[in-house]
Amino acid sequence: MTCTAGNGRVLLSITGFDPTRWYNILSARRAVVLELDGPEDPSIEYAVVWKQPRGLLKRLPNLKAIFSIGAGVDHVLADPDLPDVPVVRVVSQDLTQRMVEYVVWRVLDHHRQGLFYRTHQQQKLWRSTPQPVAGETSVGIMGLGALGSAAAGAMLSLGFAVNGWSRREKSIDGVTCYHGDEGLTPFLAATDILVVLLPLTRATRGIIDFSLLERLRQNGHLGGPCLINAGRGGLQREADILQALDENILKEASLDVFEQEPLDPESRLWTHPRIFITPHISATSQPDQLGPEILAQMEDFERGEPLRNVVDRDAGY
Ligand code: NDP
Ligand code: OXD
Repeated sequence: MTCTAGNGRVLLSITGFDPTRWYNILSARRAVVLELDGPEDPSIEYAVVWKQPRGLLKRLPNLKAIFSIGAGVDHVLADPDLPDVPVVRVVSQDLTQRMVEYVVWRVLDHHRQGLFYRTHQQQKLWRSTPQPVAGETSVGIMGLGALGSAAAGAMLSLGFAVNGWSRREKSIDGVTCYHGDEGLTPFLAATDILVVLLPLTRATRGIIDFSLLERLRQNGHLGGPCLINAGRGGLQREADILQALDENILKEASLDVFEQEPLDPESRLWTHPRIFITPHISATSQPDQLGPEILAQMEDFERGEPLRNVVDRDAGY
């Protein structure tokens, strides 16, 4: 789809955090509004959103495209009244680098037994435990897209054995690739550290449940499998993760995303000794990095170029 209109106005709709940094970047090159004046606003051609209120975008009769400020678009597609215009997601070197850093950090911490040594330090105990070398630990990455494939590359360069799982068949040098429902069980059976970088869709909601966790390799060198979820909280069943930890089917977990965010102070996840929690920060969208990329897409689009990184609304990502 192409567009010939000129400087269309932008609606910036962000829920959950202060939009000022995004507003400042976008409004340097475009007229930006944070709210609509009336029931409809025909002057708006683009929406830049994070968790926009449901029904808001249907009030924009001349909307040409919706830009998610994140890689995930579940928060956009959740609107049952979403207008039928392209939804563009973030694919950016900056975001990818940040996610790769997070995955490297968490994988190395589980692999090098960070919890064991932190616990013994607190007790002033000089103890060691057998340490496999990276090639003896297999990292399995669920989702081999922009982020998962970059994480796989980083894992390979550290010397890990790397497995990957995607919806469609894939081939990545050095990675043992599995796909689809039939590939899931063999993928899990070959995985010591599971890294979840899937989008949240109808097909993936709740996929990280007890039955999945108990299929992970139980007899690897780490003494039990570990879970890292940096995809979306809706992918996981938190009660099942707790049960798997309590039954020692799962050794440790690093969770960046949660079924409800912010995580409820009453949640047992906070205090479980073998869970490491971060507040959805594994790869935070930086307005100064991503804002210019979104603005450049609008300008290219107005020159007649196709939009890039358009979401497949049927697949949900
Ligand atoms: P992509 O769309 O590039 O990749 C998605 C991958 O998941 C693809 O490999 C796709 O398979 C696979 N996939 C999708 N559905 C299924 C399925 N049903 N079964 C198996 N595989 C499936 O996404 P990104 O890599 O850019 O981002 C992934 C997710 O990471 C985002 O959707 C977002 O939720 C999350 N994220 C979290 C952040 C955080 O701070 N915690 C920051 C940024 C992103 P195929 O290759 O066959 O299409
Ligand atoms: C994203 C996120 O989807 O930050 O980019 O969660």
